Amino acid sequence: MTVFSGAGISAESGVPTFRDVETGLWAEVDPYEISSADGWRSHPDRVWAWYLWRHHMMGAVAPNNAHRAVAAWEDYADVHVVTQNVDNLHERAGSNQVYHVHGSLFEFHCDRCGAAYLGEVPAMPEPVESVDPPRCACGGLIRPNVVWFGEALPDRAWQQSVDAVINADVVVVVGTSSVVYPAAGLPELAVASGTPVIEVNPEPTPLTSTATVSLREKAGAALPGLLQRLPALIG
Ligand code: BJW
Ligand code: ZN
Repeated sequence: MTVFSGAGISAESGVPTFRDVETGLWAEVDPYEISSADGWRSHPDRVWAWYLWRHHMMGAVAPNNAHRAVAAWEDYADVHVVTQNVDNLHERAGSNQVYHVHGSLFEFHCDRCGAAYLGEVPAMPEPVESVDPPRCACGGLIRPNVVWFGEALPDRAWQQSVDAVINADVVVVVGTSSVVYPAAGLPELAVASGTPVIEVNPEPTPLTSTATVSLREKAGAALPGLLQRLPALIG
């Protein structure tokens, strides 16, 4: 079983999604400035401040029933989790095979020499506009280990994700708007090879029309009972 998750799975933990009009993280900021390689080059202080705040927030929340349900499926199936999320809530819920296609907000590295940064980062309970990032010994800036617009996805996580989708008997797509590529192409791979795809999202998405089943439900409500419903949903 392969689960493909997006920001919506963490919404019920209190992590805002990206594109929800009212509460989305980008309701206040321009995504292409704050979450792009160009944005980092022009305003590293603004980008660093935003990620410090999100780092703090993600460390302060807990996995919800949806993350816990996915972890519990390991008692019954070989479960692979492909996540676009940079939080660590799947791992904290107990999932053992998690592939982060957009990186992790709990790792940092130098933007010049690539060295891992093992220092502390400051707590940032409230968002602020600007904080200068630390510098590496080489003079480069320390950045979060996440994938911004215009950057390639990490090779290993991407290959593991493609394998997980190609080899799955069923793919569960939960809490993603399915608009950011190449990640959004993963469920399309499953559809193209005839693998059943179950979408869980309170709102329709571009995947909805091709998914085998699309459940208009929140992740925390749908996932705990999903294994039992599988025979009725996909036969
Ligand atoms: C609930 C719920 C509840 C709410 N229960 N559900 C065509 C092909 C390939 C690429 C492109 C293309 N066209 C354009 C591109 C480029 C670009 C792209 O896709 N742009 C589109 C926006 C048009 N892609 C890239 O730039 C990627 N890189 C790339 O293509 O590289 C090429 C290259 C190759 C070689 C060398 C160099 C370059 C990189 C994409 C990186 C995305 N990064 C971000 C930020 C990560 C760090 C961070 O977290 O800050 O990833 S952007 C943001 O979007 C984040 C997310 O992972 C990603 C997806 O968002 P997600 O998870 O779907 O969240 P939302 O908010 O959109 O949706 C939430 C959903 O949950 C909603 O549907 C709700 O209804 C639902 N929901 N409550 C269940 N309780
Ligand atoms: Zn360096």
